[in-house]
This record gives sequence, structure tokens and C-alpha cells, in this order.
Amino acid sequence: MGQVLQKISQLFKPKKIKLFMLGVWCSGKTTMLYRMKLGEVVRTIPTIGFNIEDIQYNDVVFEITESGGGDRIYPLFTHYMPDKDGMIVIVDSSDLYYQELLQTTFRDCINKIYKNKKIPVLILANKSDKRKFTDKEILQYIGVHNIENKIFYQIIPTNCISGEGINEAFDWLYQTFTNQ
Ligand SMILES: Nc1nc2c(ncn2[C@@H]2O[C@H](COP(=O)(O)OP(=O)(O)O)[C@@H](O)[C@H]2O)c(=O)[nH]1
Ligand SMILES: [Mg+2]
Repeated sequence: MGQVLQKISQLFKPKKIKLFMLGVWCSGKTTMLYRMKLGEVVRTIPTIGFNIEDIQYNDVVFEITESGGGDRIYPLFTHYMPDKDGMIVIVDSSDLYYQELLQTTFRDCINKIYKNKKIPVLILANKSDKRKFTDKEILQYIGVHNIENKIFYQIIPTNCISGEGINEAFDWLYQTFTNQ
């Protein structure tokens, strides 16, 4: 009986999708995570360690992990990748800094998730209120061309302050992961 009840409750449990949010220092990771979770702008302090939040959207729960810690912690990210379903890459579209670090880390993370099935990657061109770079420049900065055969992606301009693009981002994630 217990097992039957457990199976029934699992049927009604929302599907969980695990995403890792990658972005260099100050691109807006923590602000974005809490904007997505709470619908408001929180004052951030430099993140130490990981922030992990469950965010429900329709009948799906997105578990989003982001991390601070600077360049020394980046190589460690790959250890957290094997159970992830996809990635969010967040970029400050007014300032494309630490390109090499971002490209290397992104490529290493994707290689850890990849299991012969293209990985969904949502690219947030954040700080759209101060945007200076085109989609093409942002894709080059991230190094999408290096791993195009392993991912499929969508780029969406976002602004954490006004909330622009955030519903569109969730819609894309939802459509992508429920149609798989
Ligand atoms: N103008 C503007 N500032 C933003 C936006 N998103 C985040 N910020 C600011 O960027 C700074 C760094 O954000 P934070 O979330 O701490 O970045 P993290 O280091 O990647 O976690 C903070 O001062 C945020 O308020 C945005 O869309 N537009
Ligand atoms: Mg942070």
C-alpha cells in the first residue's frame, strides 16, 4: 500500500529540471536568480559558494544553481555538471570581460553534461538597459561556435531591474524541456 501511495504521489510531483547558471563576476547571476524566484530586485553581496533555488513555472520546477567565488573556483564547476539537464549563460551585454575564462569553463561544463543529446542552453544578454554588443558578438564571446554540435541555444535580452525578458526566458525553458 505504501509503495502504491508513493508511486501515485510521484505521478503528481512536478517534473524537476536542473540547470547551472554560468556567468562571470558581476554579470548579474545572483540578481537574476532572485528576480526569477521572488519577482523582485534584491541587493546582492559578492556570492561565496553556491546559491540554489527551486523555481516553479507551470507544472515544472527549475532547480537553478549559480556560484560566486571568482576564477579559482571555476575549474570545480565541472564536478557539479553530471546531473544537470541544461545551462543558463548570463552575460553583461555592456561589458564582455574575462572571455577566455568564460569560454573554457563553458566548454568544460558542456562536455561534462553531454550524453549524445544536444543540451539546451539559454543565453541571457543581461543588462539590456546598458547594452553595447550585438547577439553575434555575445555568441562569439561565449564561444558558442566551439561546441555548436553539442548544444541548442536561444539568446534573450534581459534586464533584472525592469524584469524585461524574464517571462520569455521561462517560456523558452518550459517549451524546451516539456517538448523533449
Ligand atoms: N543596469 C543593470 N544592472 C544590473 C542588471 N542585473 C544586475 N545588475 C547589477 O549588476 C551588479 C552585479 O550583480 P550580481 O547579481 O551581484 O552579479 P554576480 O556577481 O554575477 O552574482 C549589481 O549591482 C546588480 O544590481 C541589469 O539588468 N541592469
Ligand atoms: Mg553573485
